[in-house]
Amino acid sequence: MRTQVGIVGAGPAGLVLGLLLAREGIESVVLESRSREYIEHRVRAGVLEQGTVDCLAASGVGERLQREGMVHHGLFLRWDGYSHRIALSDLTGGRGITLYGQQEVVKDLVAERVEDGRELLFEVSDVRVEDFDGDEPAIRFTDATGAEQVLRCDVIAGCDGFHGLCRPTVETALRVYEREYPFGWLGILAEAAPSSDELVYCHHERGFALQSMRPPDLTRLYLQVAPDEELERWPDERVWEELHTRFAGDDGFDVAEGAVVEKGITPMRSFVAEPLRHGRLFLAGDAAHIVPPTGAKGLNLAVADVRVLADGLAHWYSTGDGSRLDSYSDRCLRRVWRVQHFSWWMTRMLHRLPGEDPFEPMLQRSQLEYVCSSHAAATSLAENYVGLELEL
Ligand code: FAS
Ligand code: PHB
Repeated sequence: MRTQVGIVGAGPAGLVLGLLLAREGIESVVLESRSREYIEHRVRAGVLEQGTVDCLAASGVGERLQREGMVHHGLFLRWDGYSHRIALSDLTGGRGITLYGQQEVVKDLVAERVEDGRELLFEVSDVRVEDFDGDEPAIRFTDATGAEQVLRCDVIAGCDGFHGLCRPTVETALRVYEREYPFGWLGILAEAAPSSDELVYCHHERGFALQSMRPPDLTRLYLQVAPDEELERWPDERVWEELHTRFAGDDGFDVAEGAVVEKGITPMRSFVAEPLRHGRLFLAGDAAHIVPPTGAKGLNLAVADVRVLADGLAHWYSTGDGSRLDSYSDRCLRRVWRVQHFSWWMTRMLHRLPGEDPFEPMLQRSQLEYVCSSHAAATSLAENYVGLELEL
């Protein structure tokens, strides 16, 4: 097999990269270890930055997103029983966010790729990336029929997520920065209309809670739990009881219960592997970095990486000039570290650390008061949350 760009992983990074390359007339093959059914039903992120929405719309896969996605112009920070609105759009010259499940983005991207007849191989295994130090890199793998395959290409994009194989292949050449948090998120998807039509990030002495949603009338809820928490210890009744406790307040706000259709626990970490380029192998998305989901950045950062990579590849193929590929890693890392800091900042402001002293929650309350009462502080949160337009 031969193509121009071999893409490992059909998550947001791999699929958006394949789409952007196709718009430039550049061929690619996407290799995915899971089935189409699995990746189209994997419940993950939900918040799309304006830049992500604009990129998908401009590339021809924004029709359902723009029809079904819910545009939000604000969010709430809640503590001590009251919610305080951050007017995201007023503070950022009209920019907002769109609520649209990551699995819906994946469905739209897979449908477009399949309808366009571009190669997307599911259920591959034993994937190995080779010879990316030369100019004839190759991806060896076993296809869904069990046949050994070799995909020769000009460039390999490692879009295979945090648990993929591309980053480990170059781990001796990496600088790794990592921070594990002493908590995780238990998330549920419930068949109940959200009690607030904008997101509610809640600080509570028992731990963080978040009310989000999925179009048209599903509630997405999260609870801070212990890092080694087991799902079996959280029957629906206990989840609802804890959510009511954390969201309770004098303003009467409460979450509405409904059938729980999805439940899972996500560990929390900050992680960056540098550099993102290794010869003809380019890491992008979760394969290179992970942020705690408090800033709603993971998916958006993955898309930002591949917009830079697609731009560099298009320039290289059309002019032979590889300078934008040479600067790929530095250009991405500038945004990656800005987003790392914001995600860490949101996480530290809202979560309770096990064994913390009484001083910590007093600092957090003061910070929340300041962010909600100072135009400058609220603007800083808003411009990071809707997505800074760093140059690509
Ligand atoms: P992905 O992990 O999405 O995609 C990588 C793909 O590569 C997967 O389809 C995988 O099956 C495939 N793959 C792996 N190894 C392979 C191999 N050897 N060969 C071929 N294919 C291989 N972000 C938010 O903003 N908000 C959230 O609430 C949120 N919740 C999350 C919950 C969970 C459980 C997880 C794991 C992540 C969550 N994230 C969230 C972050 C998430 O949205 C990621 O940032 C986003 O999926 C990144 O996209 P990709 O880089 O494409 O990686
Ligand atoms: C979600 O809706 O899944 C979501 C929203 C905001 C976050 C994280 C997840 O910060």
